[in-house]
Amino acid sequence: MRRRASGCPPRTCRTTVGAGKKALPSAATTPEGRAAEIRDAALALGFDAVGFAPAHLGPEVRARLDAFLAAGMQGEMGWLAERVEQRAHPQGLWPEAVSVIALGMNYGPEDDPLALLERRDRGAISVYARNRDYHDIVKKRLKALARWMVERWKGSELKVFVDTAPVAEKPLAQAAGLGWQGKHSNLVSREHGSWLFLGEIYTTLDLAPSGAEVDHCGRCTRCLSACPTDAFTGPYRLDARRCISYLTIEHHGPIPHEFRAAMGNRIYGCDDCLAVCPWNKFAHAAREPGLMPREDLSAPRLAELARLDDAGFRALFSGSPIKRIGRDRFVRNVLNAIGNSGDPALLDVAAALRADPSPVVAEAAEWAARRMDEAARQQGSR
Ligand code: B12
Ligand code: SF4
Ligand code: SF4
Repeated sequence: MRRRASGCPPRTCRTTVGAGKKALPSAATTPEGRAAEIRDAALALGFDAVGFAPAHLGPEVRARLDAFLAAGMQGEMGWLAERVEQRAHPQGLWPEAVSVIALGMNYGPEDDPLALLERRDRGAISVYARNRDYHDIVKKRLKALARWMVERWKGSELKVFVDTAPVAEKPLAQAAGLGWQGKHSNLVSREHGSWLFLGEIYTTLDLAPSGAEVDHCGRCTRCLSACPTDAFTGPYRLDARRCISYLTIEHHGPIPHEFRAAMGNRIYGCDDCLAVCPWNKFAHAAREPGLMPREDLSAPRLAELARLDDAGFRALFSGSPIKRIGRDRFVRNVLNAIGNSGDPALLDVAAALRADPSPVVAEAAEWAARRMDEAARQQGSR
């Protein structure tokens, strides 16, 4: 599928919120009035959740981040250990920030994403990556909201973020009332379950806080026991090095042997801990077209994905977040799934990649072919 020229659904596609209206009333001058106006504008632009918090986080966020880093749980994501002061404190990043606007965009799936895990000749791409890159979609909306805000409150300043900046997005979203950090460590919303992308605007405007959300996990531990690779060292604590999302997206070399079998057919990201959360019963499918699944990425055949060369990979994943990991890492993941498939028809596909110029692909092909050979021999001797 080609990228659409614009990600905005027609209903919300405006560069400036309120454009087309004859005369806007003058801008609100109280923290409550400003927050109310911004909420309306954000919802009109296609955001599904909006909240406000002071540009401040408690010392526990820094302490937890330090503990995570001290244990080395960031693995190869060395950038998490840089600019810690900025990540843990909004004013560490931008001293002039007075308020934070936390925004969420729903990317809920239509069906149970875990059903695909049974189809071993297919690759499971996590829900968030089955269509366009959410960074592009959310950033575009954040910028539209930002343009409208600086026009409306002249002299105010702001900065917009989604994912990649040193910003503690989940604690900020909780502080702004969008949800709470569940035991799987992601933000859970009473209205959208586990399926919200997050973005933020730091602003010099004083905005009335929405009030923080409290933890509604109670005694539930479903997400912790659902993890195929035992990545949780306890409630709220994730060892990223063991997480399939990290192993398939962030990790560069061969996948450590101890995780290969448990990864099954997951070839990009993982949804298990998110999908089992009981709060998803209140969730609904994404309304943003760019976040609805592409048909060809909903249950792609492993055999076809393994045959992708660089050009084929780039063409298939143009505009997709998957493009970022490149053909070699992606085919490595596909070969891991082929090794787990037990499908004899895929043996030749794996064997053909043993001589691939990329060492990471060749190693994964060797492993997959050997594993399938062994499985075939075991079946034959029964
Ligand atoms: C690094 C990163 C990853 C890493 C590490 C994940 C992690 N949990 O830290 C990896 C690659 C594994 C990853 C995976 C995923 N990610 Co990610 N990731 C990030 C990123 C860039 C930074 C997160 C971070 O700071 N981690 C460092 C640790 C220390 O922070 P933390 O998880 O908040 O950990 C806190 C808790 O453990 C807490 N804690 C410890 N004890 C206690 C006790 C209590 C009571 C509480 C409340 C908290 C608590 O303290 C820590 C510090 O606050 C954010 C974007 C951002 N800038 O925030 C996206 C982000 C968190 N990812 C996101 C997504 C969607 C995913 C995946 C679902 C993608 C997928 N399907 O594969 C998975 C989910 C895996 C999981 N269970 O977390 C979304 C989550 C949206 C949401 N609703 O929360 C974010 C916010 C991006 C976005 N803008 O939407 N991700
Ligand atoms: S995303 Fe998957 S591998 Fe990572 S913690 Fe959740 S269930 Fe475990
Ligand atoms: S599955 Fe249960 S413990 Fe995990 S985040 Fe959801 S409610 Fe909390």
